[in-house]
Amino acid sequence: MLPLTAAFATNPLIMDQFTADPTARVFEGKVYVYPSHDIKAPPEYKGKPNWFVMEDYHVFSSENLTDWQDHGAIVSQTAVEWANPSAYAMWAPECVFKDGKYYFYFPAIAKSGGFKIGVAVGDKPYGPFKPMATPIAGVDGIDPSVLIDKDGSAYLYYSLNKIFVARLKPNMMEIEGEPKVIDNLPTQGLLEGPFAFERNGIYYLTYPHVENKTERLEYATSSSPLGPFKQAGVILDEAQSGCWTVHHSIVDYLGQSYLFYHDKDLSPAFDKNRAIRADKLFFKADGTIRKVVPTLR
Ligand code: FUB
Repeated sequence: MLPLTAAFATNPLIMDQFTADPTARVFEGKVYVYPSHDIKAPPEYKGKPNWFVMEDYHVFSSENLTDWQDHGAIVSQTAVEWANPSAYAMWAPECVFKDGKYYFYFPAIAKSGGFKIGVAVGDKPYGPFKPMATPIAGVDGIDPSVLIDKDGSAYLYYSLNKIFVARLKPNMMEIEGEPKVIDNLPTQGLLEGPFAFERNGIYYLTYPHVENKTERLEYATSSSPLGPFKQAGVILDEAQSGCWTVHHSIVDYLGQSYLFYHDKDLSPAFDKNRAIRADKLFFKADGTIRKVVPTLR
């Protein structure tokens, strides 16, 4: 059998349900994608009309970025002790591996009100995951992204109209000190979706930025996970489709980098029912990122 080489994704990646906000990770030799799960509002939904409606998370895996296995629901709003069980606000998640455990991070609206970030822990990338009884203390916000540095230190990035960073304690469930706002980013239109990673000693922070109606994907770089960061350019232009959000992640698999993101391919008239995609992403020799060309099929 020939060795697997750089794979071509077939977009959209998942056809039988709506998916959004994909965090892609390579675990156990496969790509695992942890997306949010958009659904049509059920009759019992009492939230904002025409808004994001999300009650659980599925995880998917693939060896070729074309054939995906759905491992089923791993965390649902009714299984999280601290979360409002009828808020339908299980927004963009993250999953990382540290010291033999998988840590799944997710935002949800707390019973006490406001978005908090919770953690669920598992022994395998597809679960089962056990949600902790309380959210991460001192963190109010959405869209967690966790960077584990070369020395094993872990950093939590998240959003609340600005992008924040906090160092995680070794237990991966508490932060050290106060979260810090990341400086030198656009002062307006940073609503959500940061993603952080390190490559060849450069720390990258990628983030959706909206100036008009639709987000485009931009990035900044630093020599430290805590900054200061310097804005470095655009990775993905505003979606031609008009899909408002561009939550994303970047992963290397079989020698190729990929941008995972979403558009509204399965629901052209309603951009809160999204579909995840992946496209090749290229770094230049100086570490800057070429703009990604979106593809369908
Ligand atoms: O999916 C709900 C929210 O929309 C996410 O948390 C944001 O990043 C945006 O994609």
